[in-house]
Amino acid sequence: DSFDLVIRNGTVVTASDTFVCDIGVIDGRIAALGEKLGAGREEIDATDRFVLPGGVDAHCHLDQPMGPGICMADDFESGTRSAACGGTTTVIPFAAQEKGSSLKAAVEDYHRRADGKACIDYAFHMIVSDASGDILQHELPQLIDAGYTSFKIYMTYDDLKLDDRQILETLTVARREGAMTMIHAENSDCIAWLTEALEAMNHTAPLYHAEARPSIVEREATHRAISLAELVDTPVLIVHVSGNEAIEQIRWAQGRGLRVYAETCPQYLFLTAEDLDKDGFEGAKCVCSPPPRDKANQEGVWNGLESGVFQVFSSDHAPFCYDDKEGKKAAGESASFQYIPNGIPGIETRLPLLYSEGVLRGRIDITRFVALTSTNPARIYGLYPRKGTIAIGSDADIVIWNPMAEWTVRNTGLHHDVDYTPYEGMVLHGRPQTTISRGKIVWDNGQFLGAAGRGMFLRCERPQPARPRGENRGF
Ligand code: DUC
Ligand code: ZN
Ligand code: ZN
Ligand code: ZN
Repeated sequence: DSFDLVIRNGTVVTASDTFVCDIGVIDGRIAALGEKLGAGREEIDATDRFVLPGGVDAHCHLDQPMGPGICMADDFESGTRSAACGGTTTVIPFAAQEKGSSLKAAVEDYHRRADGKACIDYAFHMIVSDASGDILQHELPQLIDAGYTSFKIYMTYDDLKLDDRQILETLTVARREGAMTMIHAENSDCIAWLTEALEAMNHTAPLYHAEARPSIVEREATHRAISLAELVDTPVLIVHVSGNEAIEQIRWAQGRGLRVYAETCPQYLFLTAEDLDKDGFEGAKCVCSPPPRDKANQEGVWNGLESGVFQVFSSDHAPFCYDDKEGKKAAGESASFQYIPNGIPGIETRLPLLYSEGVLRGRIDITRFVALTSTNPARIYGLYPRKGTIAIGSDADIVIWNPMAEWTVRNTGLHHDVDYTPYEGMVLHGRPQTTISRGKIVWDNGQFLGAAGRGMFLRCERPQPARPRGENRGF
């Protein structure tokens, strides 16, 4: 046989093109694209199927320590299994630094968590929560050199947030070292002030989580993040953008030629703040930050996906069980919204939701679908062209997509270890039929065929999109 695997007659889609051809795989990489390729030891007929580069989920949280009494439901095994079953072949979760301890220790800790467990390939973003001199001047550059070329910083959460001066210092290192900075943009003091006011009125139900973090709070921080990045002259990516006000700031910055990138997530297309307003404590299932907004904001996010404001569509999978003393109910059902762990599961439903409601409804075309879910995140985080495309030499990370499949989202049919999905009952069209990770079939016709430990750690290159616009400015 000429190939280990041949995928025949599929409609191959990249971020720019759609064409029918065969794909030949040797040793886990794409070795040939062409018509009537020679025989493969294994063959797949992809007639009437889309053949897509595997999804790159550039924002997900797996096995992240959350402090006393709270525990994420997915570790690297269940999280990457669920990802693979949803058509994702690369994940980039976070190695979170604890304030006062070293960044290197965080990275080593996450390697231990992933090693032997991941079913698909993974890289790490760091979370920089301690911007002291030694960490910024020594550890961070060394880690960037070693293949951790992106990191997230927070403008809110007491145990993570940096102040403006610390953000400037951190961005300066990102600029000098060529790393990509992701920013969680919400104004911490505004949230704390609103939270106190709401609690004083006994407004503590899950719904008030959204009232404590209105759009203004996100818009102000987004504007400030953009301004700090402009001052330093370094690209930034605003993560989990929830709606129109923040979008307006990003559009303004992009219109001025600044390298400001943006990400959004399924919760901002499919949920609203009303989903927090359910009888009893059920609303906690949809508590995340920033919170889901309203219909007009959902439309704004769709428009941002269509018009190119957003480059990246990630899950922000943050897996907490609902009916669990270590999950959403950690502080009890009568505790204030501020104690509910923030986050929503979605690593497996990311692609099907965007395909069904985006591509099939004509809001985005299939090449933009590929760009948003795979190619752009691979580029922005330094994994392209190994990941994120179908090209000779790229890893054979491939999804055979059945555009006709009609199915209903049921948590019982998902493969994460979370006890609910916020999308329960939604009827979707299209889903991954087969997922291939470096030439190996890991999901096929409803069956998970992968194995813990097969996923490899990926060192990221310095991303092209992270290079500054201007000349050296002396810092
Ligand atoms: N930020 C995230 O990135 N994910 C979950 C919740 C949050 O605040
Ligand atoms: Zn965040
Ligand atoms: Zn997140
Ligand atoms: Zn139908």
